[in-house]
Amino acid sequence: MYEQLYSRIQQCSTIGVTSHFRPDGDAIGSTLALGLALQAMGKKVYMWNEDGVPARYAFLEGAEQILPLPEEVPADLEMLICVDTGDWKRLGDVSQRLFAEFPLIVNIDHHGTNTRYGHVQVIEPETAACAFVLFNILREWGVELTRPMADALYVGISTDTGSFQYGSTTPAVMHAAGELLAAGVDVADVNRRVYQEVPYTALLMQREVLNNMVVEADGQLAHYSMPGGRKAELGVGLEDTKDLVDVVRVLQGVRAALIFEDLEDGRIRVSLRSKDPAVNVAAIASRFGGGGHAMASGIRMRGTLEDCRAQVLAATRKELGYE
Ligand SMILES: [Mn+2]
Repeated sequence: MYEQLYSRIQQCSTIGVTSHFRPDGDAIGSTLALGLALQAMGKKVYMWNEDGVPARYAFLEGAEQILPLPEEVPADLEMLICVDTGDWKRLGDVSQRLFAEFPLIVNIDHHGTNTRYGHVQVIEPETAACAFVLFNILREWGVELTRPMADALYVGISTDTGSFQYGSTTPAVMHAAGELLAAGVDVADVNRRVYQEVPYTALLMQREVLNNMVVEADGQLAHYSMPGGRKAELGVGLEDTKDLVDVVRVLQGVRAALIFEDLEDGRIRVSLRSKDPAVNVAAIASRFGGGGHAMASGIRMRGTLEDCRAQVLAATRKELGYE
């Protein structure tokens, strides 16, 4: 599988790498690590993301190369590689339109709900991170890991495993992390930048969640809903609402945690987390057109906050055995 991709890549001299909108550490880390590796292999590389690089990942060396999508597909582009993106639609509106007819799309991912879009797929469902898949790919290709590549892969693996806390943290994942440290990752510095420098507005947002969370089903289900307009009232931005679900997920006894956010465009964003392997939140998300992982998934659905919340909570109570 890795070899086939390698030979396809060797036939191209200009390659684009992109990932999903609202990128997380794995999306940025995977885009950057693969982009830098392809450059080291002598390729001309475009790195793109529809929403750009979140501030907390901007320190990664080379991250400035990740640019907004161009107006048109560059004439010299021969291959587009999508990383950490389970569904073509998650690339964003611009990418979908731009690359609808593009003839060579590669899909490298680790989501169990991957729709197998594109012309070449390397999908390893339910592995720790796309960056972990890429670590294995680059090693098999014989790419020498530079510190910037190692930093990017480390950030991808660390953020997708909740700092090596989730069940996806296998011995192989720990070995990979060890090799990345050996390649030069300054683990204290990277972790401080990624986890210990939270903007004031993000703490305001967390306080809002703690003040308004709802706990039900004998303490097994916790959720918070953000009405339209609330973000503006609080002065919080897009990045401040990331990982909010972790604020309620940690409550003792909780098996499922959800955040509902009115996106103010007629759609509701739902983040779902499970703390119990018997509770599959990807299955719940799939029912509403969403997807993700068994323990972490997401939905974007049309409707009012009240309607969407009622439907998704009903499905979640059912999954928990409360009807
Ligand atoms: Mn990922």
